[in-house]
Amino acid sequence: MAEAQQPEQQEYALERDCTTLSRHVLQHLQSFSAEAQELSAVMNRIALAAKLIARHLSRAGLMEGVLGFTDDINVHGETVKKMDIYANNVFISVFKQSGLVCRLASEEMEKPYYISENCSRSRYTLLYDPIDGSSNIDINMSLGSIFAIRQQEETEDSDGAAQDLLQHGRKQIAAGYVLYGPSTVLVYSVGKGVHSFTLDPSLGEFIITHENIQTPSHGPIYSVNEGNFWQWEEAIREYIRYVHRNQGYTARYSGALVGDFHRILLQGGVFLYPGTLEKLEGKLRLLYESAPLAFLIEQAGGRASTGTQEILDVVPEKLHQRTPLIIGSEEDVALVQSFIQQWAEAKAEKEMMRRSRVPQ
Ligand code: P6P
Repeated sequence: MAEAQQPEQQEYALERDCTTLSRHVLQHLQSFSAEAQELSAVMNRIALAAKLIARHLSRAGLMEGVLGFTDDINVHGETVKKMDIYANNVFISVFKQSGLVCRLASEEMEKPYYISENCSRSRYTLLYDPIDGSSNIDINMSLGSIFAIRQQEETEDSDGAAQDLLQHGRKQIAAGYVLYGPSTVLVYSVGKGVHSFTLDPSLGEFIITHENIQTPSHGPIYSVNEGNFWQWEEAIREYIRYVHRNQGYTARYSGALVGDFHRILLQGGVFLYPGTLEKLEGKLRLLYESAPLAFLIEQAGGRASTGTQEILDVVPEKLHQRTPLIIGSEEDVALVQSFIQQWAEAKAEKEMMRRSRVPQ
């Protein structure tokens, strides 16, 4: 017979179960203004998208047409998985007839998508990676969705080029991600700390499980695809040699940014996807992968850098711009940057000496 809950335990459990995502947004905005209500409603629709995607993933192996590839190639020249398309359409569908979001910019769509019935009144644009880590789908490993919310600054008669989205990451109003793992977790921030919710399938609600997450200033984990070692600049190779030689480091890498980031957010350490000789700008996209996570990590006391510039200060020149990403605990990001700085100084000195030897 389960032990009867004490009244205060019952009250705590009820209060926690009633702290849903939409209520939590209003609590942290400390406002019931129309704008706050709208942002809360946007977060609620994102939660619905997360539930629909989680449900689809949970049955992926049992249903036809969920796993595997489409015949499509996306804007980045990558093969598109069926789940990428499904998840992209889910985010569009949950905002139709909502009046909440006019424009959606996604990894899966070359140009932004406009939900015309919303555009006369919506305040917000949604940028998102509908399924991050899609290579994990067919092997039932964790994967995620990443999102950011920005002002809908584009006017009705704009040419749809979305030039107003090409602004630094400090223009983000909110950001977050969904981690589809053993449980489905939604982590978000509206600039008032980072908070984590866990989906209670019996309720169909995301329930608060971790408030005001703070990333440790240092952690033992370094998360990087060491298969690219010979593709990196010497500074990154030197950093990897350093963590190999020194006690207290351990490698973790899942192939899905959201899962690797979530571990770093909670336990500390650093995730790196540096530029390579093939892709100097790196693989990860700025506007809907790196910038949202940079927003979160700064809210949690950590840092996110390209190696030479804070991610949130980078102004993109194009919607699908890629960026090198070094993100995590303040001390660990600073350590990686120190290697980059040292090599840049050594390179500059060598160049100066070469020039001084050249006969004038
Ligand atoms: P690699 C997934 O495709 C992704 O965009 C991120 O989720 C992940 O961190 C990275 O690419 C993995 O890339 O080159 O290590 O397979």
